[in-house]
Amino acid sequence: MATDPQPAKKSYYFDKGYKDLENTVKGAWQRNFVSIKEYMNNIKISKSVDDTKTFIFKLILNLLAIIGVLIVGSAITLVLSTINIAVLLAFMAIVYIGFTIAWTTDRAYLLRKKIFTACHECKEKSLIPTYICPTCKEKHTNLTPSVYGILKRTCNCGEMLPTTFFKDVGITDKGDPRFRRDLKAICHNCWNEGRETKLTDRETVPICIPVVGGRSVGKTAFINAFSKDFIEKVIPAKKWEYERYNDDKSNIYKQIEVDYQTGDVRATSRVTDTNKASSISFSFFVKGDEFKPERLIHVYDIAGEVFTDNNENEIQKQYEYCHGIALIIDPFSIPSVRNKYESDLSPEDIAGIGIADINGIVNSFLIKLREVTGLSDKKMYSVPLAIVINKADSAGLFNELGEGSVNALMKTDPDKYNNEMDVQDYLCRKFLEEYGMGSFLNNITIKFKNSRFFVCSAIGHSRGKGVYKPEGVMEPMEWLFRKADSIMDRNWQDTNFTKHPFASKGIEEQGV
Ligand SMILES: Nc1nc2c(ncn2[C@@H]2O[C@H](COP(=O)(O)OP(=O)(O)OP(=O)(O)O)[C@@H](O)[C@H]2O)c(=O)[nH]1
Ligand SMILES: [Zn+2]
Ligand SMILES: [Zn+2]
Repeated sequence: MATDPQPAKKSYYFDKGYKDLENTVKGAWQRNFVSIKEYMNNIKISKSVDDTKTFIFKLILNLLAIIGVLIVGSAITLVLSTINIAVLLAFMAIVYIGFTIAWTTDRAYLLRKKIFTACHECKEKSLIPTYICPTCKEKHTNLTPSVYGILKRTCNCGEMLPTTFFKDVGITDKGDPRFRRDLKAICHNCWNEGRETKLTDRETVPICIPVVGGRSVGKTAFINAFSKDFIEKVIPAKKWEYERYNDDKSNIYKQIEVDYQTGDVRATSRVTDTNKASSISFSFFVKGDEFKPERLIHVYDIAGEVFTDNNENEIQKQYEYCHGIALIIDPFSIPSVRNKYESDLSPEDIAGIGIADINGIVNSFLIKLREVTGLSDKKMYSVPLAIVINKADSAGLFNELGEGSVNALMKTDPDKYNNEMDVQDYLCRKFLEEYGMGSFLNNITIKFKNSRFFVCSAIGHSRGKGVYKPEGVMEPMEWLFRKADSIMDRNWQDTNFTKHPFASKGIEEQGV
């Protein structure tokens, strides 16, 4: 619960209540002392003006009065103070219980709905971001039920702010009831590091998918193809709604649209700029009647050299909470595949072959993934992993791995090969095995409980040869999204997936 001091007024019972109690007790004692002093004074005066008899009489009288004040006054003060303390404690307890219930309800809602904030800049996860007071711009680092208020709090400037997801306080610029999610927010981690990252998350459910792989395997092309087709085809077909995240992300989408139209991939600018984060996210909201609250998609494009060079200092925090990983593979960076197909490759394709050290990938990709990401073995084991063999348009690779081969195999044994995606997964595993990637396959099987292989062509043809014609891009993302979110799973059912592909237990045993 709130431990940081907040720029807001504390609840009476936790702040002024103490002071008022202190003053009451002090005041009562002071009044007692004043009375005692008066009686002492009476004695003093009597001593100087009265005869001995009267003086003794008055002395006894005043001493009795002093004793009376000391005993009865103290007793009354004590009783009154005790009642005062009891009342204060009772109210403190009521407020405490009140904000504990409200706090627990708020937390339970956020956790149950899987709502959190994944900063699109530093990737830090937080349950409650830092909210900004709309009037004085003060930063409320913990806008939750607390000693500053149960359902609302008063900012130092006098503005009332809601402290839970369910109670509205005040109105928005548009005149609607204002909930906590309507307040402007920033990332507290970025702020501590000296920059202000505005968050537009609005208590949504994030779906975070990093797209990883060696250099030039086609990660950017894959994200381009997915984003454009998802936003322009899948979302309207399902009667969902797309909403932009902010200006930066809209600009990324404009670039995606240009790339998509020209068949290009934009240069990854961050490669040369070591000050910039080595991963950027493309983020957008998906809204619809099914999604309450709406979904916030973050697809991370991570510079290829993060996985091939050793100079990465930045921990990619998004892996700790990501819902699944898309690992893109350039088949032509496998030496035996390249040897076999090189004569069939176009000059553009040869120029674009991933220059990742393939042995590095086979032997240390997973170790590196853990080094770079800080993912524990346990987390890594449970995160769904889609391994996507890209560029299958080149050199007719679709002939080996595409729909035709899948259907042909299914015909040979319809009982055994009864699911298209499982057969595609099997063909991909077999392909990698045949081309000497057996240890890579083993590593995947051992390290990931949930893995599935896919084949795709992000661009659909060589670079720069006109508009993208993606094939097989949506399926891996559909699989990952459905694994990430049960509502997605119920509402996005374009492809039929089994729970686990039959070949995921190991390829050797299958033998065709
Ligand atoms: N033929 C063909 N080429 C592709 C495809 N996808 C990507 N490429 C080519 O592969 C090269 C690298 O693509 P990018 O998308 O920039 O790869 P990347 O993994 O994002 O690269 P870095 O971020 O720089 O590591 C480019 O020359 C693309 O034209 C595809 O589906 N088919
Ligand atoms: Zn941040
Ligand atoms: Zn304020």
